[in-house]
Amino acid sequence: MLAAPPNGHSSSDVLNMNGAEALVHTLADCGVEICFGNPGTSEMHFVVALDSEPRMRGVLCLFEGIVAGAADGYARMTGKPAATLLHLGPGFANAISFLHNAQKAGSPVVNIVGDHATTHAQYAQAPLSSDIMGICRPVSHWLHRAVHAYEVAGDGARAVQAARRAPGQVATLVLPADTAWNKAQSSAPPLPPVEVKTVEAAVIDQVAAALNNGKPTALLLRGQCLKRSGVEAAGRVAAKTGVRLLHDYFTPRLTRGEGLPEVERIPYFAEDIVDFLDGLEQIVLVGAPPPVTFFAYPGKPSWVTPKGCNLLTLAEPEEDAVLALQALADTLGATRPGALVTRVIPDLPVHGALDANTMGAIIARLMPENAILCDDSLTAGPGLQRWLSHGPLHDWLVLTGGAIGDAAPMAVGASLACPQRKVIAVSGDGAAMYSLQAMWTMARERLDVVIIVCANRSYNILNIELSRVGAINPGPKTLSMLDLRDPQLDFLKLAQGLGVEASRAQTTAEFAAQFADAMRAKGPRLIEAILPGRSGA
Ligand SMILES: Cc1ncc(C[n+]2csc(CCOP(=O)(O)OP(=O)(O)O)c2C)c(N)n1
Ligand SMILES: [Mg+2]
Repeated sequence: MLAAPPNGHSSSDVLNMNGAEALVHTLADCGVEICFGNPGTSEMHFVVALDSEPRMRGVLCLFEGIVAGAADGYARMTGKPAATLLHLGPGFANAISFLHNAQKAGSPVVNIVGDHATTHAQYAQAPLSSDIMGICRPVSHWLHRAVHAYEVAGDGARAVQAARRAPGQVATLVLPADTAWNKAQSSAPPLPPVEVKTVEAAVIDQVAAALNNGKPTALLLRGQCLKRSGVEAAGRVAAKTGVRLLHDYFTPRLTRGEGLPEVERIPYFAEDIVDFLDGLEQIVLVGAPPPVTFFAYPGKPSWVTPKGCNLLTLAEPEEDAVLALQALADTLGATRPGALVTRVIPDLPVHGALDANTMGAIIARLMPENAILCDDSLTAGPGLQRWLSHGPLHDWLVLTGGAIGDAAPMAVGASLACPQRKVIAVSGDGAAMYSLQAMWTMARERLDVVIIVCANRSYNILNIELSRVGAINPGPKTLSMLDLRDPQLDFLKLAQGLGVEASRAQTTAEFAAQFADAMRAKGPRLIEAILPGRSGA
């Protein structure tokens, strides 16, 4: 039975549309073009509503982590939110790790989480009833549980507005099943975007003056300003004043390579960061928080800004850092682009065993211009980084929140966002095992993605971290917890079982041939790259 319209709505508002349809049309009106989902019974009306909205693509993912990672990758490449469709508290819980990464990245995401009908919520004994708001809250900047089908469309418009608030937010709309199936109003109009704050002229002047005081200075950049226009403006500032340009180790997206100014990456380990920042007397934060280490280590600092170094802020994360950098460059009279990266084309390594360094050289030599690199490469990372920072122009998407396994899911979203561009996902073998299901979606959607699994048969980084955190005398139990050799993972069979063509490379020649082939061909492909690693056991 149709419930009475709530206050503010007359029965003449009621059209032949249910809440789910009103919501889907509203999302499409608000510019949401894709929905990554893993539905259940409570989401059936939303799924059916997708059929009535040609502007919205539905993409099935077989685990909610893939849904979340794909939405993150899509957002990083388009700046726009995708919708996710998740099944009650447990479905959302499965997505939390990669929503955490999205949240750290400042990626706009609109989660639609089906829930029991409001009439069913009283029965706590129903298996899927949960503290759904409690589950959703920690990774949601904006959270709302729909109350009535009449309001769902407006809720959707508010969710998109919240997701788009700078620098990008995770917005979660919990959708009780009856708010989806009951009659609704028509769709709701998009809400105006929340304006991005502009940095005040006085702040620009203050930073410009500081850059002219002769002290050793760095700009620390994060967010939108690490795309082309921001990096170019920062390059002008560096050319004029001699400041260093830095980005943090886990940065959401950086456009880099040939033709752009180089932005240096702050290292991973605490003592390396201290050396790297040593001597700086000023750090200017551009959409970035002050640097801290990833973990704490006994006797080592977490706060790594050098003693006595002054921290200044050009732009807060929610402010327009690109505009601020351009204004700063103009204020300084910085017109020259300064030093730009010239591409280093490494020789193909001589035939031999593959390692992270030779693998990086081969990738940098053979990858096409304008590729997208999703990076969860862990200990293979430095080998890639060494070559790719002077590689062809590309976008580099790094794991942001430390929840590993995100490379392949992000590649799904990045490839759907940019179907003309080659996407390369590089993942540790341990990390890859968190999100194998991404391959099935790649195969189903015929995505042009190459996954490289760095198969060192180990949780290599954890073997390295053991001694660094002061865990002494690791015994066989410890070492076996970090070892992936028994049984040996067979990524060829795993990929083939998920519909993705795969090959294994043990030597540089094999890797070069397989990677070259993958660059020529279209479609999903996996290369299991056998790399050395520490097993300790
Ligand atoms: C969601 C999540 N679970 C667990 C961890 C802890 N962790 C950090 S690194 C790592 C192992 C990574 O191994 P692998 O991907 O093989 O890379 P390698 O160190 O061998 O290069 C684990 C389990 C994490 N960071 N995130
Ligand atoms: Mg490994």
